[in-house]
Amino acid sequence: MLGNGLAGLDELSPEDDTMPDSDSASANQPPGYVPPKVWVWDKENGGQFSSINRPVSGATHQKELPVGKHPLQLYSLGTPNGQKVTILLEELLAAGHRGAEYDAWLIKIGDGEQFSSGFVAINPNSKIPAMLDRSTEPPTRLFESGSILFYLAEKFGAFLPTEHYKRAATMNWLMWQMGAAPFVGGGFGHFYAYAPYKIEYAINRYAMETKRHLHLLDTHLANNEYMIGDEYTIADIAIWPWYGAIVRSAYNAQEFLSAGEYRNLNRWVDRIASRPAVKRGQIVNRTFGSEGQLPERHDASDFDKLAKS
Ligand SMILES: N[C@@H](CCC(=O)N[C@@H](CS)C(=O)NCC(=O)O)C(=O)O
Repeated sequence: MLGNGLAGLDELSPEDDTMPDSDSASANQPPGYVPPKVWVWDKENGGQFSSINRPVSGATHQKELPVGKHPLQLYSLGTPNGQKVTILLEELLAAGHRGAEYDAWLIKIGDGEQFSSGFVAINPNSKIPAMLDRSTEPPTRLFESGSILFYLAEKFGAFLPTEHYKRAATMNWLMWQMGAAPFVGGGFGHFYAYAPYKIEYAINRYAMETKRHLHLLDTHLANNEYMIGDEYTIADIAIWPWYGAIVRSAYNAQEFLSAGEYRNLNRWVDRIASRPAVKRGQIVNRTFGSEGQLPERHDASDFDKLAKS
């Protein structure tokens, strides 16, 4: 047994008595499953999106990315991680930062476009969002939504407070969100909505953690208008797409999570949703959902065309 919380992970070997032995295999899912000594990739894992998963990184095919006329080239999809960046870009433009003009190109991750040689050259981790800032020499390659938010906020001196304690608080919540998202999406969302069969243990584990996040945010927002007091920052812009979706529509799990009970969180979600830049940013690179869809954005007038169509 691990004696204390400081013990190293390598102490927990398959021989350790905390690991399930073959007697507990009957409780495994699927029944009787026992992990092999060495894992090999011999079949698809099942569940939604399984066909895009591979145990290796790198490009699968040669293809350059398109390049438009603006300084910032975004390669993305309108998932919560993608929405963070398009919302910030629309907020920057609304605040008068003309250098934030951008081309948003659609990357169809279901078709494996994140594995093209051009995409991998910007993001070796093959995940949207990825961005190229062509206004610098050499051009700046960006990936990880939190890193992109921080880069843009610093570049334009906006949505990132300058007082040291508020700036630190913004980074605390930004980093919290980046660490929390995999529990909500890869954990709760995956096992509740996408896994090929329902596993009670996994759903309970991640529902517990997701509800803890909802309670954490609700408690914080009871005494704060935004995540950083009265200032709207990249912390709100990072957190809103994920937790706004969780309390409104994601995974069809609102009743399951009693999402309506988190009143302060819901108030904050509604307030941010009403911002014109958020309404625009959330539909860029979007090819699904009922709020509107703008698969590519190359000019501010693209939103007007959408409204008329
Ligand atoms: N930590 C990354 C996560 C990005 C991420 O998971 N992107 C997903 C879509 S939301 C993706 O590109 N998945 C494609 C794949 O896994 O191959 C970020 O915040 O930028």
